[in-house]
Amino acid sequence: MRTKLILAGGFLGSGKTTLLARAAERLSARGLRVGLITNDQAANLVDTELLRQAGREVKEVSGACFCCTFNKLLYVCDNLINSHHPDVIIGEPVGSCTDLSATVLQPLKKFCSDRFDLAPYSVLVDPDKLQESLAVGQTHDIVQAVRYIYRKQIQEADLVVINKIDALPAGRLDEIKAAIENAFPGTPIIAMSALNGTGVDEWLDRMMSGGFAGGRIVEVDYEIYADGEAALGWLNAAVELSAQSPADWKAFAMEFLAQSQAEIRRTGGEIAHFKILLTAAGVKLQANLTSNSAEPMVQENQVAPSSAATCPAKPFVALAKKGRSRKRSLGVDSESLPSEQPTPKQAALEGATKTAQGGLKLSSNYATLIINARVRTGPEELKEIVKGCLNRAAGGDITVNVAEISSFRPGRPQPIHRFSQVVDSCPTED
Ligand SMILES: Nc1nc2c(ncn2[C@@H]2O[C@H](COP(=O)(O)OP(=O)(O)OP(=O)(O)O)[C@@H](O)[C@H]2O)c(=O)[nH]1
Ligand SMILES: [Mg+2]
Repeated sequence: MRTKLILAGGFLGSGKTTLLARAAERLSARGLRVGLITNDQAANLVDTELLRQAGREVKEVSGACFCCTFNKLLYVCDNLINSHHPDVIIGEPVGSCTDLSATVLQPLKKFCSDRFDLAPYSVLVDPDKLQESLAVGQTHDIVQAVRYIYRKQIQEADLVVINKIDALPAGRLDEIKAAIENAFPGTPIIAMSALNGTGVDEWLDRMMSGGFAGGRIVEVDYEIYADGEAALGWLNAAVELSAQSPADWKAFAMEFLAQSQAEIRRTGGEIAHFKILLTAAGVKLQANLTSNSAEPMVQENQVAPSSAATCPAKPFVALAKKGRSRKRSLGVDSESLPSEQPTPKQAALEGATKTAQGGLKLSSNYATLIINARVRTGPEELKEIVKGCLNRAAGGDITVNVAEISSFRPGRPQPIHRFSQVVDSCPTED
């Protein structure tokens, strides 16, 4: 039997992971088994941890985008199929990646049509970023290169998904649809709010009922594409936090985000997506910044009990195995640790309580924090900003241990395959 494979692309912060979570919930309610695949240039992903904490079956393709790790994508799909037998797999490519139709969808059709029933390629659009991405030739080259990626993503979509409609003022949706129809004539469009679920079932119906996948291949100038990706400083970090007495971790997280946003603005950088996931006392706090000026979007939820056993414990094992090399601690499961002392992760997962106001209480002596920042600035500058802001937010009361941190510029995309023609008519590989 073939597995339904849905790829949902779109720029950084457009809402892909939110959609994966919502879609998995809706598909499960329909009695279908779901597997999810996240993708990033490096490990320690907020997205993976978030979806796992929500109790989902998630595999990660890290190190490069799906096009450059095509075989790894297949391996991970097979892994999911063998271990979890999903009816549907939904994958989220890296938000700065484009040319997926030529480099991923066509090869999937050509080589794997016996295994996968590929859904039309959906590209999510954040209404706030659309206008900016359509503005050509008004700023310097680097900014134009980033916008180029944005436009190519929309151009190659089988289906454009206008997301975040819950945040749109009346009448704005029609303007946005008109702008997309004008710039990308003939592309089917739907609108949704992945956050509150409006339109998600309609999108799923379209994904499940078929329709041609990878119907468009666009010309992509890889020089501009590479410049656009390299314009972004990329930072993934895993941090352990501890305090002598129970700390207010939400206040810490909000202070860290506010300081980081102000510092990025002050130094002339531009936030594409700055996301954090803090876990303390069995509660997770997710907070996202998608621009230099927006208020953070903050969500607090209880951690699904099963996720404690299934999440990788990478960032936390390093602290529990004091004295050993941090590198060596990578990939070790928390189950393999001595059981008499709680690890910081276990301590962070214990004892969620409701406050009198009905909110979730985020205070304990330990917390763990994952940071994923994609910012138009240099990677070293980004690292200094993040480290400095962590220490300032911690003040004298909280001890910050940066267990893992990597910051870099994404390398030039080098797809394994690239098809110049749509498969099903006349397959040819460059
Ligand atoms: N108002 C509103 N916010 C949304 C919606 N969907 C996502 N968001 C918010 O947008 C931010 C980014 O969402 P993500 O789902 O992480 O976006 P993404 O496309 O996966 O981002 P990357 O993985 O960095 O590419 C978060 O703060 C979400 O809560 C929506 O439908 N409405
Ligand atoms: Mg995501």
